[in-house]
Amino acid sequence: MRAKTLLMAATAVGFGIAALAGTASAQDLPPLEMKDRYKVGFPQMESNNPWRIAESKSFVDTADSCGWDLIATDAAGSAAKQVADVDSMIAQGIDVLFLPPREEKPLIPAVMRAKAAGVPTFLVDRSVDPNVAKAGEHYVAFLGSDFIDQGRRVAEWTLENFDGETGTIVELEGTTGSSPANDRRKGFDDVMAEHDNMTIVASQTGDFARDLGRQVMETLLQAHPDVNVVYAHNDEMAIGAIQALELAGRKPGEDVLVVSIDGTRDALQAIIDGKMGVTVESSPFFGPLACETMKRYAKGETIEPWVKVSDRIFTKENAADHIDEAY
Ligand code: GZL
Repeated sequence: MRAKTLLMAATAVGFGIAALAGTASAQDLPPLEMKDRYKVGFPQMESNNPWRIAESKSFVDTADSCGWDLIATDAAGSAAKQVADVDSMIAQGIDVLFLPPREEKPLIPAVMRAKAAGVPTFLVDRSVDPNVAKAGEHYVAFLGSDFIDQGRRVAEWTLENFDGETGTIVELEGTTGSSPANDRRKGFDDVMAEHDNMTIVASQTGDFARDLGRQVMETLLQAHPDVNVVYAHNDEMAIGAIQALELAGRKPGEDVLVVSIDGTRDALQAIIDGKMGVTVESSPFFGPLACETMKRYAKGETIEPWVKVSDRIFTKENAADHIDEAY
């Protein structure tokens, strides 16, 4: 009896000491000790649009003030290379991983390997398939926007501002298999499904890229010349669609309503110029939030599974007020 009591007491003391050192956590996740400098991994997926460039800059700009020795890589649009970049960072002995998974499934094994190596992972910007990997169990938390709500807000604005009888909608989807593409489609399409006069006649990926968005819009315009609403999952594809529409003699903002998400400088300018109706913000500035959340975790706080970012909405009423801060 005495031995068991002593063992239980020793275990309790052990947890107590760990908690004081900030190394314990409520979940069975890798702990993170409080120290002056951290070796931090940030494996960026690509740098092919202003949003990505702004996100990467946000991490670089935060590094010194947050005590990060930052190891940043660029997977040039390849999920496989992003996996390899994560494995390399683990091998280099990073203390913490901030991962923006390009697609929901391919990065999951790398998340598991980070945990097995004792590296706490925070997903930023995009998430992984929640049926396979969970916050609080396989990684600490997801820091990001509510993409379903973004899609829903675009749909609701469209319904309030579309002045036609029937909506013939073309949807330009983001990267296939990515959480923003999956969720922005769900949010928008579920709202439109409740309105018989609004029909999505085509939905195709432009991979979040301006030029591919333009090419896809050109093709869909030939198949659906009566299109009068274009919903792009991000501003880069929306700008590409506007280029395609104008090349075909259409007048975006007059005979076709273009609606989107992100809040880039070019999108705000298109709104000011009357060529785009709305863009719901999806902030790329994750550096400070990543720093704050990491420090909370190092102090021993239990982090909420979803550290949610709130997003503004930009229209002709306020675009000019915010273009100077846009990226
Ligand atoms: C959103 C982010 C998306 C942006 C796109 O958090 O993952 O990826 O909306 C970017 O512009 O390519």
